[in-house]
Amino acid sequence: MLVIGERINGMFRNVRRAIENKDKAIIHQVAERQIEAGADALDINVGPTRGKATDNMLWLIETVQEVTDKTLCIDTPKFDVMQEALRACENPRLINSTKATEEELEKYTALAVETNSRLIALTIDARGVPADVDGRVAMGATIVTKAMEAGMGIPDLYIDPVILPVNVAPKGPEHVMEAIRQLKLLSDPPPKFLIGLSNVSQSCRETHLINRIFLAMAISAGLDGAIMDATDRDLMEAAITAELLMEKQIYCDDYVSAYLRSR
Ligand code: THG
Repeated sequence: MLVIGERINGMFRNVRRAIENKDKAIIHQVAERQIEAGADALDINVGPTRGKATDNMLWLIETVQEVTDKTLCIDTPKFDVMQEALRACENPRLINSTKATEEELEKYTALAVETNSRLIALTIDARGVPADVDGRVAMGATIVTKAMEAGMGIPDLYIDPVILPVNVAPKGPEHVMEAIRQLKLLSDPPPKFLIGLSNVSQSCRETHLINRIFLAMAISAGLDGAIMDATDRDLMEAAITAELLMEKQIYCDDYVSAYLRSR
């Protein structure tokens, strides 16, 4: 599964300060820790930092590229920032993200093709996140159609069915899992499915436990990747074990360390 480290995000105070003070050593350390823990890619999000979003994003990309050649998952809602960021990014690129409106899908799928980037598309439209399974499935179908029209490879497309905090959206986890199960059948080859895992436990008490159990459940529904805390060892072990039980890995006595060594 695609493990995207979530920690290079200005929502975390140490990262926000590092961006504002242009402190490369902190960013290098946060990047290296996640990769050592088994991350395949790194989410790059300037968050609510002072200064120009584009300048901060370009500095962050340049700084992270000094220590890794893993995929960078460029996380910004602003199209102009995304364009500049993709130009600066020499590592493999994952666009995070487009919404499922026709206008946005046309712009972002064209950008993905033009820059040879993979693309994350959220099941969010002008009315927001659907409160049910059907809304997610309908938007997923629009996403796949638009990506095909743009000439994208469908395996390069990641649909994000958007998980919300379980304390405010208690039906969210089941809706996300059922949407994945249904959308898997939509095309052959199917698109991939990914979530921002930590959303599910935001402002809950047992964040680690909720993240870990939901990740295993979502993998059993067909999840292919997550933006998550790769440095949470219990979480990584749960993901690896869920994949083993879904027959995506072969059992050996050392399957956890074998998986981590193969990164
Ligand atoms: N989908 C996609 N991209 C995303 C998200 C998504 N990018 C951002 C986000 N959601 C995923 N990243 C995080 C990172 C941290 C947290 C949640 C999601 C988080 N942080 C704790 C909190 O806010 O309570 C702790 C913060 C702190 O320690 O300061 O929960 O869904 N495509």
